[in-house]
Amino acid sequence: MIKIKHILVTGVLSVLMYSCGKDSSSKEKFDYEAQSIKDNELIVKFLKKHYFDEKEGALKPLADGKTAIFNETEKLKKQEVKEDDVNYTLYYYVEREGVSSKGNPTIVDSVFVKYNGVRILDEDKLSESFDKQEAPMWFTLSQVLKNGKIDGGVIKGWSYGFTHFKGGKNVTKNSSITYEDGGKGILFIPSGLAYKNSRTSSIPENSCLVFYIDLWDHTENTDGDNDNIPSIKEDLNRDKNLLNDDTDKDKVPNFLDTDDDGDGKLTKDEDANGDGDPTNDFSDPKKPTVPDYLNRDIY
Ligand SMILES: [Ca+2]
Ligand SMILES: [Ca+2]
Ligand SMILES: [Ca+2]
Ligand SMILES: [Ca+2]
Repeated sequence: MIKIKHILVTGVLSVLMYSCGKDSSSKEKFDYEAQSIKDNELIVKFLKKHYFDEKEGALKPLADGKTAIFNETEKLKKQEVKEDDVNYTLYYYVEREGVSSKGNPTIVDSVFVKYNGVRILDEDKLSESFDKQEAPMWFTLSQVLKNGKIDGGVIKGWSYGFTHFKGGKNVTKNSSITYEDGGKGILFIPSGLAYKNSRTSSIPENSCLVFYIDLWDHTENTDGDNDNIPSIKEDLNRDKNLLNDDTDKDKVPNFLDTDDDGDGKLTKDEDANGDGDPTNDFSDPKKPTVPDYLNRDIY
C-alpha cells in the first residue's frame, strides 16, 4: 500500500515538472512573426474604426461625417521595421511635425517629451491611461548604462517613432520651461516593438500600445559614453542596431564604451590632431583607413 502511494506521488511530481519544462520551452519558441501579423491586423482594424478629435486631442469611435484615421493619408504614416528578423509595421499620426531647426532626432538621441500611453483592448476600445507624463521629461531613445550594466532603455516603438517628429521653439520665460509648436502626434506600436510577450505591472503580454506624444526638444548628436563620438556614429555597420558594434569584444557595445579598441587609452584621448573628434585621426601607415580609436596598435 505504502509503495503504491509513493509511486503515485512520484508520478504526479514528474507530470508537474514535465509541464513546467514544456511551458518554458514553448515560451522560447514564441512565434513573433505570427504575433506581428496579428498585431498589425488589430491596429489596422482599430485605425479604420476611429477618428482623431483635434479639439480634444483624442481618438474617438468613428462617427458620421468623420474621417477614419486610417484614411487620413496625409497625416497617418507607417514605417516598416525589422528587428531580430521579424517584420513589424509602426504607424504614426503626425498632427504637427514640429519646427525645431535641429531637425529630427536619431534613434539614439535623447528627447524631451510629454506622453500619455494607452493600450488597444480590441478594435473598438482603448484602455485607460497606463502611464502619463504631463511635465516633459528627458529620455534616451537607445539603451543606456546604469550602474555599469546595459539597461534596455525605452521600447523600440519609441526609438523609431520619435525620429519622425521635431522639437519646438523654446519660449521659456521666468522659470517654467515652455516650448511652442513642438512635434505632436500619436504612435501606434505593435507588441513586438513594445514589451513583446512579457508583461509589466500595468501592461499584459502582447499588448499593442498607443502613445499620444509631444516632442519639445532633443539633444543633437547624443553621446552615450561621452567619448566625443555621437552614439549614432558608433553604429559602425549602420544597421541601426547599436548592440552589435563591439570592436574590442568586451561585451560593452561601442556607443557605451569609453575605450572602444581596449588598448587602455580612452577614445576621447585618441585624438592626435587635437580637434576634439577621434574619428579623423589615422596615425598607423599600415592601417591608413582605421582610426586610432579603433586600432589597438596605436595608443
Ligand atoms: Ca565609444
Ligand atoms: Ca582606445
Ligand atoms: Ca581628431
Ligand atoms: Ca587605439
